[in-house]
Parts: sequence; structure tokens; C-alpha cells
Amino acid sequence: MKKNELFAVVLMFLATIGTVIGIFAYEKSRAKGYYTVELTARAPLNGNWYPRKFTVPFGQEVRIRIRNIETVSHGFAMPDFNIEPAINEIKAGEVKEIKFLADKKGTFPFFCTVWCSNEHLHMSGEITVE
Ligand SMILES: [Cu+2]
Repeated sequence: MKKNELFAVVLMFLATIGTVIGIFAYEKSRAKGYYTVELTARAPLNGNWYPRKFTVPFGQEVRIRIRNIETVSHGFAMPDFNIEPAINEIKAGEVKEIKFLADKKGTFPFFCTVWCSNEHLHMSGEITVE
């Protein structure tokens, strides 16, 4: 085997090992992060929260990304948990994020806090921690 060939083989070997180590490191850092839920906000007549019910793992730091895809403002509240940052208003087209530690098991309500339509009081959902 020529010297250049040997060099190429070693380089290929290192690149392969490096990729595998990189993938494992990425997966590990991802697992440490937040459990993310994508939530869409719409007035009840236009579809309501989507998903309206979802489950998150107990003991996990949870991040909910709320996307308001309407032309009116909505809000978000979940009184059973300390929501950081608290959200009073999500304007039309905005995406806001809340974070909390799912440290209680059970099913808890969340709801809109802005008078968005006549059906506003029905703009609610449930989150289950288990
Ligand atoms: Cu609303």
C-alpha cells in the first residue's frame, strides 16, 4: 500500500468515527433539553387550540411553543403551574414560548386569557402529565 493510500484510509476511518461520535453527542444534548409541544391558537369556531389535549412526561422540563395563526389576539394560562414567562397576549401571527417543570401528575386545564370571540370561554384544553 502506498503512503498516500494509507493516509486516505486513515482519514476515512477518522471521518466515520467522528460522525458517529458527533451523532451520539447531539442525541445526548437533545435529551437534556426541553420536551417541546407545538400548540396552535385559534378561536373555537375556527378550530380551537390544536392539539386540544396532549400528554407530557412527568418530571420533564416542558416548553410549549404557541403559534397564533389568526387575525385576533389570544392569551395563554395554565394556573396549576408556574409558567415562565407568563403570557398575557399573543398577537396575531406571533409565536410565544412558555416553559414549566411538569412536577405534578394529573390532568390540568389551560385556556385563552384574551376575549377573542363570543366563544372565548370555550377556548380551553387539557394537558396530562404522566
Ligand atoms: Cu382566544
